[in-house]
Amino acid sequence: MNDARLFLGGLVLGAGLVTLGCDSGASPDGVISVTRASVVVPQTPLDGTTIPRFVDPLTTFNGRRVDATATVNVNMQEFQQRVLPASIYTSLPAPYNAGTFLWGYNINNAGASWPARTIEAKQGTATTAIYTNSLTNTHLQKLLTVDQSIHWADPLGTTAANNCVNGPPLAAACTEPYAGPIPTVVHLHGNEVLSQYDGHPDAWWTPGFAQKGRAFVSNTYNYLNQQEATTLWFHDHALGIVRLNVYAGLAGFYFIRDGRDTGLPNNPITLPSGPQEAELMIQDRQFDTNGQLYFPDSDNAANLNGPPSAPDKHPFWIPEFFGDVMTVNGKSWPTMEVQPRRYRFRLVNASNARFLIMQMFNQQGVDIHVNGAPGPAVWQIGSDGGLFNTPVKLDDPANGANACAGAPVGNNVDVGAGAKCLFLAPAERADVIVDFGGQAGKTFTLKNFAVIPFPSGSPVGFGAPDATADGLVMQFKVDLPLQGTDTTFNPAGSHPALRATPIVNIKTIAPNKKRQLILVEEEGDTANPDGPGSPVDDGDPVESLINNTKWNGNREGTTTVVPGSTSNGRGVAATETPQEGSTEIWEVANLTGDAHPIHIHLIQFQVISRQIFDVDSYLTDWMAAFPGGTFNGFNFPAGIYIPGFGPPLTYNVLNGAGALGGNLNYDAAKYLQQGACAGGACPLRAPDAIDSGWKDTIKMFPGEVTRLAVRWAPQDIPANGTRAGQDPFPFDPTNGPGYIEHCHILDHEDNEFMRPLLIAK
Ligand SMILES: [Cu+2]
Repeated sequence: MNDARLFLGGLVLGAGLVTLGCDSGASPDGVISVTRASVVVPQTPLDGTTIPRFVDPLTTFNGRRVDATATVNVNMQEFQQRVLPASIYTSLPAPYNAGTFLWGYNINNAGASWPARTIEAKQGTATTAIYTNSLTNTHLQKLLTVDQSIHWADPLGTTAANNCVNGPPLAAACTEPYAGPIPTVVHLHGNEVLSQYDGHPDAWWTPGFAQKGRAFVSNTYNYLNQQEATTLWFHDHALGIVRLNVYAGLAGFYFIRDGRDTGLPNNPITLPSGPQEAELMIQDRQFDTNGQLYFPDSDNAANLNGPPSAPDKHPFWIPEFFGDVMTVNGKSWPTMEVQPRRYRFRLVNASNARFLIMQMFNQQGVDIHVNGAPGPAVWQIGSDGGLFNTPVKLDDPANGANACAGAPVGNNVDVGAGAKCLFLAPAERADVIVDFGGQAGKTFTLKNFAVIPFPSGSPVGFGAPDATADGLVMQFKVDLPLQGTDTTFNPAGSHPALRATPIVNIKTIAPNKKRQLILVEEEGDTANPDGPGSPVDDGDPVESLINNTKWNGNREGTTTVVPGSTSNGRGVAATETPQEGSTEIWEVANLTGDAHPIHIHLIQFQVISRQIFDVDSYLTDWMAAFPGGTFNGFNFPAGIYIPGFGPPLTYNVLNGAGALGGNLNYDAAKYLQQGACAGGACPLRAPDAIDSGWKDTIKMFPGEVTRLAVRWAPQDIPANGTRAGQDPFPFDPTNGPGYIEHCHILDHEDNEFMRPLLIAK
């Protein structure tokens, strides 16, 4: 977070004053100077190193999944669950001794849990889901401080009435922790769905429908389930509080099954099934000494994540949450007992901000690939949107010792270390086969190597010794006797095809449009606003933006939309307005210092290439293209970056590369050659094998252009099967409140790193 290469921190020192140009300097210093554990209820963090590990069994869902061929009733409610080992709770007073207070989905009245029971849908059979928000009078609300200074659901209108999003200075009401009714809305991530059932961030509602967001249509959703069999997941998506609602437990898996991937023992692909197919939802968390969730919201010295980074503008928001306790399926560091045979794991990284680069190690945390007998082989067979054409071997000893531990590197260098490992940014999924055959009696640990933040941070943990510093996530004990023989899908041998037909290649379709978009981070400046030498704001994140444009589409501090925008009539204006049935190339340059998992709703897309990009040179020219003007009371001379202005040029005027987006052409001679490839354009890197299938969320590394083929059509339509202006969906994607694209670091998407996406006729 304090990497000197972060966007405005290092690069734009000359223009540093403008990085918080919206900040008049009038805000009082020390707005949050009191030490709070949590703002409402004092909390003392529990040191994660004191929590015993590998005590509890992994929670599994086999035999408890919810059949979605009938209507599913999903009730959001508070409940308690023993996330930590029982020994932590038994010494606590009531009510904490019953477990950690959480918010969860209670499906068909079978009881709330974190994660929710997995919903299992059948391709071609629609699912009706009826969602109810019953989050009233909760314990947890007092521990999850809503920051009313960011664009958020705002059921009581406090943020709107006090213009909190355009501070500082902030009216007193903007700095109060919110205590009103809790808004929620459910998004089924990766789903091809009519927008009114997509869980639009403004489609939230509060208990009893007392308040509803502008995009609300109904709490009864209709999922058609016509896309490929895959691992989807559902989670809360209410504007500006996703990081808190998901942190509280509002997440679960949603499988789509088809005639091949049936989930049954006789499935034609012969994939492991029954007890040998298990969901793994991986999330980091922090707890207090009462065994309750701890989410940093203050300058408490015990905050692992440090104090809020821009407290005069956002009193409680922190740029990324990282916890010191790893959880899998709602249990801290669980253990799974397995037979010496193949297992299929369906993984999602449901963390707020933590990336995962994982590898199987032996019990002592030693690389099993170089010490003694090899450990279980690991293959990835699918990603976000479906199965691969062929399995991809991970952790291959041929990649060398500690292949996954090789330090991933930041700007302008290939972040290749993770490419051959189990590498998941927040919201990405992996479908994986692990072969425990021949490993009877052994114990293995799944270990994570991804630095925090990724990839600019340093150790896996927080620097000081903490419970995540060794990277351990969970343990597998091969101590169950082998029952029968393992005749399941063996990626190492001959096996049935994963897919009936290869993945439709949309990368070679002649695109109807190209967009060149940028990811940019706005940071506090070094001279303002808390006075010279302030330790609070210097170089710290204020917010990050897609194409320098805020969620509502208005220029910073104004009601002027970015020119070229289309309104949805419900308070937001989109610049990304692709035609239904069309195919577009999105070239996204990440000018920030960290990787961001960018998620596009409605469709599955494909990665065309990655290419190293000269951020410094581009930024110099890009910033010089800003026209100047007065925003939020601050006068920007021409040629100075204006945060939240939108792109410097006109969005809908094609640039020299024939691209929409209002940005300077990614001129190959100027910006695409440097360092190791000086004198010639840096090579286009084909996507790594793990990114070569259908994706709905993709890591965009710093200092790179990520190119995507985005077709506004269902994934199985043949390459020549649709054209611009033709609706290829079994519903009208131009109808309803529309879709969105955003960073899936939850702390980022909550603070403006999200844009509306409206499909056009
Ligand atoms: Cu992000």
